[in-house]
Amino acid sequence: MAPPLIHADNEWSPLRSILIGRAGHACFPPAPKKIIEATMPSIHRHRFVPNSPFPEEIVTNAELELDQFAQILTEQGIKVYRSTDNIDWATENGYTGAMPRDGLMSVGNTLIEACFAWPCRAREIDIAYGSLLDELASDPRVRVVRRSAESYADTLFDEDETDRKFVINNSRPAFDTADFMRLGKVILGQYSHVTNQKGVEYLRSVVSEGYTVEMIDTNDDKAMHIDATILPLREGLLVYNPERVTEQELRSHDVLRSWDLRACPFSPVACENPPGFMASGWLCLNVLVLDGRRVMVEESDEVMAAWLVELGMEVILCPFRHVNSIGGSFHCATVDLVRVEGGEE
Ligand code: DAV
Repeated sequence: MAPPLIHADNEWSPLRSILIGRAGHACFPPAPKKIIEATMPSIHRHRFVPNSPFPEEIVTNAELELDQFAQILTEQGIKVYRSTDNIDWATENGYTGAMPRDGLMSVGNTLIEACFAWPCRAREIDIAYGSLLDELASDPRVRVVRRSAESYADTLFDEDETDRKFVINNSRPAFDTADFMRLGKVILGQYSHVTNQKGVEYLRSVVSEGYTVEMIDTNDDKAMHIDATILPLREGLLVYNPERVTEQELRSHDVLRSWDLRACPFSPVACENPPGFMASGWLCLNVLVLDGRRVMVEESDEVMAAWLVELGMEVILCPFRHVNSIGGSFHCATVDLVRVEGGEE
């Protein structure tokens, strides 16, 4: 029997179906100044003002890269769903439909919508993927958990930041799904400028029985999304960004106790051609594992590609610099919907 339309709970089992975003009409997210200051590269912060589309040439090329990526995955026998086309993000006062990982996460047969912290992203999932979510929810074996009504309250930003590490307060649940990584029944996450304690409690309350959410202590003053900090490549092997997390911290989580944990041996440099408007050079860790062996890597990330080969992976290259420029790489731009184990069909 075919697996449910949602059926994935780790980052490496063989991929059968996936959602890939679209970059059309992407805009610099019009988020409050203090959010941008907390999270975005300092040289680009002045660009984040309302009604500012990303440069046309970058968006056009990002679209071509996403199409090429979709084609490569289709050729590998993976079913590809795309987000809704032709959304005018400037009119929506929003950001983009290119980064579905931030807002959707599959946990077993459940697809969970993030309770976005950023007001400009509040309706992103509904606008870009709403009809897909309805289609997926038509499978009676699937559960789609839309964000709660209380999570729309615009109360996260206040002046009282004296003893807070991150810009948001804990007045309502907030989390981006990209602050979490699935390792089977255990989901590892981090607190960040977009994920608070109520958000984590909410996530714990919506995952199916048997799944647990554990928070790891990361050291990242710009923390927002964990997918350039840790990267599981296959069962038993995880690579990590040693500037943001220690081996000791990772190993203190039972799920990783006996894993091979490898620190990234090089310091990546952010790409400025085209500019990395929203991310650091660590985006090189934001790859997509197809099946615990094959992995999608940006075509100019040669050092990363060579290291992955050393670790026993087979690298598939795809140009993605323009998608990188607007905020993410292969992991950010996708949501894996179905991954199946060997004999499981
Ligand atoms: O520079 O670490 C990674 C993820 C973006 N969604 C960074 C950004």
